Amino acid sequence: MKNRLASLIKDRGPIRTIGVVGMGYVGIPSAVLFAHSPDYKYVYGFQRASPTSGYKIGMLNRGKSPLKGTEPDLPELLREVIRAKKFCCTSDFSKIAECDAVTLAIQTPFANPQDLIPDFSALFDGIRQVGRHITGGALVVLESTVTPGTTVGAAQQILQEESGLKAGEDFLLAHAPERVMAGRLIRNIREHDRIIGGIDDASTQRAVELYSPVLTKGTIITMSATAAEVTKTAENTFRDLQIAAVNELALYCEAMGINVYDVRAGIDSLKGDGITRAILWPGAGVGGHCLTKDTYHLERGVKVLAKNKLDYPEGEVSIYVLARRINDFMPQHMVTLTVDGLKRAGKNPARTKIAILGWAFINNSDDARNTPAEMYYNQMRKARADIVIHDPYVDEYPGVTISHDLESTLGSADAIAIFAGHSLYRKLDPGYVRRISGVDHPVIVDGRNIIDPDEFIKAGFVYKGIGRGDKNQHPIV
Ligand code: SAJ
Repeated sequence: MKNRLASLIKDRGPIRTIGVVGMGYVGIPSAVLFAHSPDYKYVYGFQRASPTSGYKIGMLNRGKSPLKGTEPDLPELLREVIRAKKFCCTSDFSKIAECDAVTLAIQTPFANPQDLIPDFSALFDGIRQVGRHITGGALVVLESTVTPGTTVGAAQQILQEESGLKAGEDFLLAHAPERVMAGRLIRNIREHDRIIGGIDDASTQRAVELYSPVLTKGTIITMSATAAEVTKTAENTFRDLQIAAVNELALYCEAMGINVYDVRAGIDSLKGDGITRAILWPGAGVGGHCLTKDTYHLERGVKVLAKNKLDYPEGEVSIYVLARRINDFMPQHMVTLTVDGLKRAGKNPARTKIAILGWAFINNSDDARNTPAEMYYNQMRKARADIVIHDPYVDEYPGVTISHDLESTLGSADAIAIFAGHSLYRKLDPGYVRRISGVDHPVIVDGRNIIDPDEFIKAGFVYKGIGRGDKNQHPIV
């Protein structure tokens, strides 16, 4: 470690004051857990006072979480750290000067996946703010998922330009990607292993010091900054690939007239002796802010930022990009199943009423980013169907109206398309739904395998299910 840096860190002593930039699904639980740790004196949550998200500042400082959906432990912990005066949310970024460590958890969507062009504008704005105010010996950590090569590249450059300081000599820099899922944010931060990749050993060690106090079960795995970026983008890409593999199998099973869930149970049974057949669940599509874009970060990392030329079969598309296309196809398949079902009921989509159940991309959450239901909604509108949307957690979404009233949503519905496996929908009673819809043979399309086909078929529905080739042409009762 450079002497100058060593003495800067020595003068600072152990990390006491932390800044977390970006009060979202990652930043809020992280800040609360840092503040809850007796190791740390104070935590600032930095949030721009923008028209869309400035409201979070007041809410958080009143001890209320702006995140809807169920987040075990978060509300209590937030109230506690506010009461203990160990945390405040502010839009005054000059407070960063007081921080020994600053983490950034800001969205990194893709502007144009085809050309592998990410939209780093929000992230780079955040990094600039940090660069303007950091002081010697401070640690900066990127938690956002980024294109491999960004930490030692653009991020380091911006921080140096804004601060006039040198990375690795005057301040420390690392990548420690978030690995949280809506509905288990606090548990994931405490229990998942934390990947830490510093631009140098000193940065890695200081970041290990930062995260160790908040980990309960999780351990720390260290590597280079770029390896940490690849780990994060690849773990989501692999998950997306696994989902695409079972979605393709589901399409095959429909074509062959068999039940994908029988096949899945069969494949899943080959366990033990170190064998794991990680077969995931087919469904109506892949949404969210992670799996829908991290493949493109990995692709850009190898195709744009990689030092060496990639050796790959000539003309072959990346298996990861193909997986994206298969998963993006599933909402279209829900359209096919719906149109097919309506035809079996002697109808076509035009002027029929379609009820979408579940706008969130994941069960029992309000998170509707890149929801697969949106593509279905647009396609059915093009077919001139009249569409209504129900979701118990999602209040609003650009361009659509979301109802919390299940009865009015199901009223006179010719077809019902299930897009999210919310607990509420798992208890749907076929008799009740049939009565409310008031339609002879309502169509029900199960995109998450949460209803019992036989019960609904017995009640006079036209049933369609992803991967249910054994039921999709059932005799109509
Ligand atoms: N999905 C399926 N079948 C499955 C699993 C999921 O169709 O078997 C669909 C879901 O319905 C959803 C989408 O995929 O629409 C994503 O679901 P998810 O369970 O992957 O949820 P995310 O995207 O919030 O979480 C992922 C996780 N990544 C991995 O497990 C490798 C999480 O650990 C990450 O922290 C998160 O991405 C992230 O923030 O990167």
